[in-house]
Amino acid sequence: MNSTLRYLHHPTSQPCRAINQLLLEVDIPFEEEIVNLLDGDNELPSFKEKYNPTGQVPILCDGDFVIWESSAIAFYLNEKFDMPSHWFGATAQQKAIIQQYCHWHTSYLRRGAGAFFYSHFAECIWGKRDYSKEIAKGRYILDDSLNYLERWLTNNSYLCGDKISFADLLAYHELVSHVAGEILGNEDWQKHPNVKQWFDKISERPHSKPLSEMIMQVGAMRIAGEPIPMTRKTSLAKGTELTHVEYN
Ligand SMILES: N[C@@H](CCC(=O)N[C@@H](CS)C(=O)NCC(=O)O)C(=O)O
Repeated sequence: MNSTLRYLHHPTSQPCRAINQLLLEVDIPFEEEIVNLLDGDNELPSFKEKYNPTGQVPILCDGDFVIWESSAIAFYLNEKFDMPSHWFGATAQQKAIIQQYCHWHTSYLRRGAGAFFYSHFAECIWGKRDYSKEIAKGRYILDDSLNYLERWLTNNSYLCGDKISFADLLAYHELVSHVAGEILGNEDWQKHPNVKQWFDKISERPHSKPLSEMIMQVGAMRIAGEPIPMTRKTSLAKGTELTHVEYN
């Protein structure tokens, strides 16, 4: 018997939005559960034991089966549901290229999230401090990543070919947060015209803007100097730290 999928996520999270968009784009029914990351519900031992030892979202539950890490969730969905082949590739080579992007993304562009996190969220967790080194590190990774994306988009309209794939959703939602926090602006788009054209094209897809609404609001609040109320004292963007120093 098929059970309804449960999708545990938070709308401000980049990888969560990528999976959410995939679910909506391919019309897979699911029940959503928003995990309160702002108060650290994801760090409760019971949460980690039941869902994900790393305490991170997104998480997908299919009956008793639990899977985490956005790309693993996406590939599982592709195995289980009949999706148009452009999302994960039709041939061995197309599939490998999409996998290649997903691995690169996790180890590189995703780490650039530190630019957004330390510019806007860190202060809401640990108060005003000098986060300039962390911001600079995130910014360096983001800039370098944009150069790669620009190159990959020279001959292709999408990151892994002439059709949209899951790779595009991952990259797109990463950049949406940087746009929301005004980390990315006109100067960056001018330097990366292919990325800009691709970004605008994906923004026109019906689910792109609704899924980005909350992070755009959060970004606007922070730019206006308003705090985001959170009670957690631990990083929301693990892996972006300069060192594993505790800030509390
Ligand atoms: N590599 C993971 C990254 C997931 C991730 O960074 N999740 C963040 C939200 S954007 C999270 O759950 N942070 C909470 C925490 O680390 O406590 C994936 O792609 O799923």
